Amino acid sequence: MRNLKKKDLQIYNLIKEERKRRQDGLEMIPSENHTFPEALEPLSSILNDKYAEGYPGKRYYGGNEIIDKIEILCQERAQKVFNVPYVNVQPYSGSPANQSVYFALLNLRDKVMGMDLSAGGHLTHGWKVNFSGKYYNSVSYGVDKGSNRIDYDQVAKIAKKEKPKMIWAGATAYSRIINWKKFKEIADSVDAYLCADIAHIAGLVIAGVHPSPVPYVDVITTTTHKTLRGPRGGLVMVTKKGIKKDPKLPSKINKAIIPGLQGGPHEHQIAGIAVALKEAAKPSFKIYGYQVVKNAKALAETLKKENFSIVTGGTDNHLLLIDLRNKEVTGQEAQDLLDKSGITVNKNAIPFDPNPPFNPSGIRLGTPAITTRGMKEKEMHMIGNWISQTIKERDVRACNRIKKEVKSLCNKFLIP
Ligand code: DSN
Repeated sequence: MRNLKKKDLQIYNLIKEERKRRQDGLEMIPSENHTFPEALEPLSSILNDKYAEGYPGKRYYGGNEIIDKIEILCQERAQKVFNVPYVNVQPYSGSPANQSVYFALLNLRDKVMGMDLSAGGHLTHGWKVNFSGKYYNSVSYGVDKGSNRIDYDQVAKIAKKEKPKMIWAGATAYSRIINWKKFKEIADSVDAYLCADIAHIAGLVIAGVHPSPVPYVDVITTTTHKTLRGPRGGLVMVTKKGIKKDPKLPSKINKAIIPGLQGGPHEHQIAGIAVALKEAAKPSFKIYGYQVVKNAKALAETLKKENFSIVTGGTDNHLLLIDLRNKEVTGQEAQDLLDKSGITVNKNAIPFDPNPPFNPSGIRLGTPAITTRGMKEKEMHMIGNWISQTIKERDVRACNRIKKEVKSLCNKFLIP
């Protein structure tokens, strides 16, 4: 960043400060990661400067012969790692990717069904103040009150009653395997499109530690910067099953993205995603995905020993949702305390939360970023104990002491 340092010292210094914050602390928000450094480099390249509305071979602007090669490479790599026949790599991020699916598959006010935000779903799966709940007729399913797991019988019942045209499977705060097959049976029973939003688990799907939705769903969306470790971005994929159901689905998605929703694709971002997909195809990425899950399970075990209540009793993936009510601390208070100890988490609603979303009863923890740094079960045990001590002692002196210990661990595990 030589030029930046010379021309804008303020921004340069703030980036340096943020880098130091990330190096000295533990990033445990499950949707965050440390991106492959080689995948960040195209973001600051001249690819940023090019307009390329359209698709490879059919652009509205000249000078795109090299850009076409980059976008095709990204498409091919995504098709290969996810094993799908069609992918659109242009969505700016996850929400536009999901929005394009609504534009492609539904008419305004059509009925869509998704997991309730308060049960762990995403805003774009039909939440009332989001476009998906405002302009579409949305109905939701939740989790079972006893187990806090998706109740597939309840999903089937709601689908039968409501007859949605499209169903979302996928979540942002759900720590268990999603049963794609059951969702397929439900969608088939009401002749609905089935869409999987795998933003959180894309890297785990590639690594083979979460079952792939490919054989069961019509459309798949994902972000590229969570467990996948790429730059920010989004992908929309159509499966063989989806093409069989509606051969026009790929062209409907293409049209929904441009001219429907977006303008010029961010080709510097697409190049970075291509680099990340190349990394994700390597055997080392499988080892990474496997360790992410092993670490989440190890962290859950340590926290359980410290009498933390883990929603669903544990985890099958990269995240844990903790119900803090027995600790007599709110999600906001826990997040603030842990910030002081150098451990970054996010406050999160728990299923059937009696408290409001801005001051919920839980926190969400994830292992993707700390696993990228090379941490393993031994470190998870240390981190679990620091989380416990922070919440138990809840004073500035304890947080300062823990922050020093966190920093000393972090010094041994450099961020990329
Ligand atoms: N913001 C993401 C998350 O934290 O899960 C979802 O889009």
